[in-house]
Amino acid sequence: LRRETMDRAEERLVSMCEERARMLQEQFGVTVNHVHALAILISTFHFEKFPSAIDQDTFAKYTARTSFERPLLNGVAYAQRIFHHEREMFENQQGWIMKTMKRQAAPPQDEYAPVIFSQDTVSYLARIDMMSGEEDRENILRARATGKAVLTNPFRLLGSNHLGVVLTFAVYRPGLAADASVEERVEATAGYLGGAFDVESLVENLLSKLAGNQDIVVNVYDVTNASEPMAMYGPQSPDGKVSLFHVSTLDFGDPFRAHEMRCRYRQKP
Ligand code: WA2
Repeated sequence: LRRETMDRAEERLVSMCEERARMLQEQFGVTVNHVHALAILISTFHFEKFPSAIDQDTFAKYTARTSFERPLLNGVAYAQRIFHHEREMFENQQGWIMKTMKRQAAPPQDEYAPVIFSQDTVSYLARIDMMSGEEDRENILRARATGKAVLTNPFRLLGSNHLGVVLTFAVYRPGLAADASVEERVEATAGYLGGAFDVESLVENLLSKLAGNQDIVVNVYDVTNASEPMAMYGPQSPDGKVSLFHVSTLDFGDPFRAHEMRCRYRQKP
């Protein structure tokens, strides 16, 4: 009888964990796809039209109206690629000076990525050189070299200080071939579109709606470096050994990274 109860408890844990993992992965996927479409919208209406059909107001309006398509993002923003020799003219045209993530005047660099358009929910990103943040900078470099969706390590986000990850797509100038080399991609890069997955609050919200939520503890880890998992969501794991747990793999669409969900019972079943 004891054996049977354990089997049933394990079966239930596996099914609850898989349900949560598939749901989270699905919501990540639709969000990434929609940000991809927004990157194409910028290249079509900002770079293929003269004058541009997008300004801060139209960007804010459109991204607010379509936010239901990006359920796990706290907002999106567009950062323009600016070389050092263009900086003075850019700042004069904009009528403002770019700043760093730490809110200081941006020191001289070879190039910058100041945010020129932002959804109202992340208006604190406006004017910030996203290359001044280590995680954002790595994302920008990898996004433009690959042309694919890229994710950062989990880290504390600006604004909320919640644990999350940033998603970035490069926006290319028109005419880039589908099979372009890394050099051609970097050369054709015009800017970067992305946003932050506020994992701490938006995943909590997602899981809280599921039946049986009080019974299990869910953790999400970035396990890109298998020997050093990075916590992305959930309470700190207990020190003692847990006899019954389940690991569900997650695919968030960045082949460079690996993620997994680990589930256990809150109390012994
Ligand atoms: N978005 C929101 N919160 C953040 C953040 C970010 N990056 N970085 C730190 N906290 C404009 O890659 C381009 C968004 C970065 C895109």
